[in-house]
Amino acid sequence: MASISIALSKGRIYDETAPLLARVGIRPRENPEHSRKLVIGTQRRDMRLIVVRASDTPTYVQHGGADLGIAGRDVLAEHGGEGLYQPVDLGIARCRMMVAVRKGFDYQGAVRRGARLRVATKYVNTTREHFAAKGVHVDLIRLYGSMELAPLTGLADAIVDLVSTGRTLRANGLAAVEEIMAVSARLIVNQAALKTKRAQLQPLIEAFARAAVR
Ligand code: PRT
Ligand code: MG
Repeated sequence: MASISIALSKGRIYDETAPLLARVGIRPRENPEHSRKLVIGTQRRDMRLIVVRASDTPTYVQHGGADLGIAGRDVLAEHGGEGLYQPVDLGIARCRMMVAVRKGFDYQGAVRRGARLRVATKYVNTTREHFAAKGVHVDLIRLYGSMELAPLTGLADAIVDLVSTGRTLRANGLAAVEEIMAVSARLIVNQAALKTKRAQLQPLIEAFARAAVR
């Protein structure tokens, strides 16, 4: 039997995927949160987990470094989805991708006046498309994290980041002003693997669909 690998990231994605793996009948031999191993076997001899950075998951699956993966819609939108099927919305790790500004900054007014906005984000592709579709001119500033700092230090007028409870924005004197998309994690599949390993992958995809959170 061919070997099957599933790429996923530690933290939020693994935390919320663990119960799904249990429902699908996959038992990892070690907890990736506590292990330093990046390849983790399961009780199924033909199946292993590959532990990657969240934003690298689509890249691993696209190029066949893993057959399956679990990635947020935010990460998939930014990657572009080339070479991937996205057959199942798992309904986990939910949040919203939002535009946020300093409290008191007149975002709607700036947009109406046709002002050029400086927007800091790690989601540069998604952000560029969002503002292009609205016809708003933006200068993009690419950051790798702690986007909340950008408006506070004068680096940017606005940020595009994920919001779940809203506590991080509030703690930093920011407010969400526009939703870009609702986010949840998806099961992704390498398109070539689905053809060559269909007998193994199809039942697994169906099991994940049954295990998904509604
Ligand atoms: O750390 P690394 O650079 O490897 O990757 P990462 O930070 O993107 O990974 P991780 O594990 O933090 O997030 C993985 C995925 O979880 C994301 O790609 C999303 O699909 C999903 N997810 C769901 C979230 C959130 N909710 C979320 N709230 N990812 C991040 N956040 C952050 C957000 O960026 C902000 O800093 O939480 C903060 C806001 O939370 P609230 O509750 O204060 O609003
Ligand atoms: Mg993180």
